Amino acid sequence: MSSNNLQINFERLKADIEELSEIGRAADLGIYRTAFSDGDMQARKWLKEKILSANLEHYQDGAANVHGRLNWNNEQSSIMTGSHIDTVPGAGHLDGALGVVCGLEALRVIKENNLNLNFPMELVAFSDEEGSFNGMFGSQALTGDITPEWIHSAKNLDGSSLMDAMKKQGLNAMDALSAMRPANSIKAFIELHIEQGPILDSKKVPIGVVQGICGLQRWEISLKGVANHAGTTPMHMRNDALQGMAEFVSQIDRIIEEHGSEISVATVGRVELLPGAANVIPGEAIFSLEFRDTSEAILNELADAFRLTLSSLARRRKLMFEFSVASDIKPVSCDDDIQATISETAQNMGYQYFSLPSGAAHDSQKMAAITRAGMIFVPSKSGRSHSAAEWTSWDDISSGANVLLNSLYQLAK
Ligand code: HGY
Ligand code: MN
Ligand code: MN
Repeated sequence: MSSNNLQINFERLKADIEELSEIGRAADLGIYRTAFSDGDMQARKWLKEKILSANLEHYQDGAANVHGRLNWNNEQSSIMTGSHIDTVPGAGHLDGALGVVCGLEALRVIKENNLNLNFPMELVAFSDEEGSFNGMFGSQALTGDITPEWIHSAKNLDGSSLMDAMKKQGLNAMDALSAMRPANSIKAFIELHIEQGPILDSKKVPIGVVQGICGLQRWEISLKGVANHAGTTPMHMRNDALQGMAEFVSQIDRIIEEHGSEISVATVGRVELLPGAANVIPGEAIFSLEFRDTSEAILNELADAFRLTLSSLARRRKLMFEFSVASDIKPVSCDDDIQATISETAQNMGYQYFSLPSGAAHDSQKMAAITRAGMIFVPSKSGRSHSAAEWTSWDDISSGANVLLNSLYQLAK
């Protein structure tokens, strides 16, 4: 195998992807491996066995990030690749998992061929990339972007805490404070990920070179009115929390048009009504609001507009409104040299590529704070993701894995 054109072992990679995709799969064909759930822990165990059977060094840091290491010597800075194996509820089989399994395959091929390396190499599967407990716990911890207060306050939308979830699995969330990597301990980071959007699939281009990754704010909002009898309370005497929420949601398109960019998005993904009975006027509406853009200035402008809209409607409808910022992840640009390494590798291997921004958030945007970080995308069929309908063709998976393998080798040799 020429060292300019290393090839993955496709059958082995395919078998690994298929094996991992059965862990946490439910009858509805969605995958349920939310952070520190039993499915997530089973997947971590599977990954550890794969790392050890590849004769790589296994290491788990204080945030329970799972590492596989090649030629590790604790002195030199490493070339790192990875992603996440936790999922949203009802997820597809490739979001995160693809980058971890292809990263494992890259390290295996390099090891099996005894290739000379100037730098150690690392694979990492980050904890809770999906932000079940808000934020990106694993990559935040590894990059030192975590505090005891944050760990104590991290909870999921059901109110259960990260501390308890990890304790149930025999882990101590506070150990995450020791997961921070020394400055310059990672020379470069590349993450392979499905695009989770429609661009590459519509262009029929197999490789995406990511230019930048969107930032996002995730708010938890509560509108409080007065629970009352649904039959005896005249319409003009109601303080109906749901009506207030419905008015807010109906304003989202206008706010995006007036204050956002052409790639701004906003989503209300989860709603809870209290007390939640058909014959009681909702006294409280608790809902999530998440909005994204690649510009921090636009995110701040959207935040102001959302806040103003909430306060004016609450006043008019005699509702109380509170909100907390559960996640605030900054947008980043990907490293120019890493982008060039990926695009040149794709070109040398004869793959067409297209440069594009990422509308999804990724651990790479945390890694960009401490090293040169970049991402490779492969097409998502019809742009579907965060759903059992998620699909990428085996040809595109093979192309992406080979571009990752050769890009990493270019950086490590
Ligand atoms: O939500 C996201 O952008 C990512 O899948 N965590
Ligand atoms: Mn992901
Ligand atoms: Mn995701």
